[in-house]
Amino acid sequence: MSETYQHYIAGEWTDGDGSETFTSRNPATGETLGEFQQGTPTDIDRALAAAEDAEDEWQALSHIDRAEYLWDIYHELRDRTEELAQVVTKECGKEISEGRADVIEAYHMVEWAAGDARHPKGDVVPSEIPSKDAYMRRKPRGVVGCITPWNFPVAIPFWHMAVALVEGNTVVWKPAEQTPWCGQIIAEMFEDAGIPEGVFNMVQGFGDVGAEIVDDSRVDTVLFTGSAEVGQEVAAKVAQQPGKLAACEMGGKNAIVVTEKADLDIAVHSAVMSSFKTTGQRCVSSERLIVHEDVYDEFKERYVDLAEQVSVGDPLSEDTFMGPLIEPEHLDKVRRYNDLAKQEDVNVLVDRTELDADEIPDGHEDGNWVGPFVYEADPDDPLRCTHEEVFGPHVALLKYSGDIERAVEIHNDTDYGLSGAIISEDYRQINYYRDNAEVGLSYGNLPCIGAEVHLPFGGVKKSGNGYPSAREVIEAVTERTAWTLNNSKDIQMAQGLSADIKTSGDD
Ligand code: UN1
Repeated sequence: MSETYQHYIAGEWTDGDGSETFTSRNPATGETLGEFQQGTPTDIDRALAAAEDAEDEWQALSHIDRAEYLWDIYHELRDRTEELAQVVTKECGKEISEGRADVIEAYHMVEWAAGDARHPKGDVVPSEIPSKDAYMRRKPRGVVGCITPWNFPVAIPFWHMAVALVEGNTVVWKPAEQTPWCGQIIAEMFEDAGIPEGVFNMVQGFGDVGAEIVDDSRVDTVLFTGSAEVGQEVAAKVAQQPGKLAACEMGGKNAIVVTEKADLDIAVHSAVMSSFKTTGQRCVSSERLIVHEDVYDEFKERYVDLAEQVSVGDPLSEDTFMGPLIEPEHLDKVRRYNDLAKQEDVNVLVDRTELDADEIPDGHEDGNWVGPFVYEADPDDPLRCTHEEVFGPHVALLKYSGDIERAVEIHNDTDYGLSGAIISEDYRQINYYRDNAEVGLSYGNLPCIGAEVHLPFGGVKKSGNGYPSAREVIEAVTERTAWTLNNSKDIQMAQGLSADIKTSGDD
């Protein structure tokens, strides 16, 4: 890439209003991947005007005709999976099987949204009055503003946009500033598909651009996936704007419960996957492992052994398990939390914060490298390291005694509630966990990562206020209207309400 890449507004590529540009870098090498125009609030203003202008024409199409554009993108994503997997891996540092899975998750989402165009919409609702027909109908909300993160730079934009578009909304999207190249390619796909002018708009940039989407009254729904800090601000700002909706999905301090009835092969495998895949940078990654005292020593030995050995390195190599962290600032954050854990006096079991020089492949010296950091802590101690989300391979082993109720109490002792898992062969323990774990996504005898796109994806507590993804995104991007038609010449009311008009002359 050599030119400066632009925004896509009103069906055209444009430099926009700003004079600044920003650089996308490969987090494994520090190498420059491309230069991008940095958007401004004025660019968002233009994109929103275009999105508003395009609404009527787009809404006049059927769901099925709108989905045709998405089917084109589906085929392009499938045909270019390998190429795009490399782009994802180069730009966000996930190892190549994860880069590929990101693209596959994207086309699964597009397939779901486009296929859903042919499914029934709304409900027929019985009325108390036999001569009335009642329906719940859905209408597009209008303009949807999408703010997406870097860790799933292809999949999550489609979580937000695929359903929003098929349902008849127009879109203004700000990709994460760490992964603008993925943003560029997605915008090119919409252009290739010939999406009508103004229906899809992309503005590259930073938080000021996202803030404009959140503040502007022309946006009817904000879909946000990202940090809890920003998500709460988004939700709070949107709450002050009557009629506007925000669906936010934020992080977690997710946990896996390993009971005394666990199969330890499954436990260790699930825990390693959940804590170290994506170098701990999934919203659903697990930073807490809550392990029963009867199996604690064996679990600890096996888990620590693997944490010492998991391969960190070139994410383009099929032999790598963990790539780099996304950016130097994030590396600083993870290092600070590892230091904090030490200050909080936990018992450190694995400390690969600084990797040995021979672990870092040639030509990758400028990458944002970190390895696993594993420690044991007392679940009753109110430590910051066991309660705050780090978003890295920073993992606490928390030993518990007693029953499943105690394990779930520790599990729920967090402000977050996104994902979690139980490892047990005992169905009573599994069912107790299923019913009492305070999370949006939960798993039995599996890692707590890897949800499929047709599941609702979202959290409770500080982890989110909505489901900006997949099937559930329909709630955020459509309005439900209740439509009741009277087929009789008489007016009859529900709830036994009298329909008689009484006048002063009546006896
Ligand atoms: C995220 O963690 O930010 O469930 C998204 C999963 C993926 C999506 C993760 N399908 O792990």
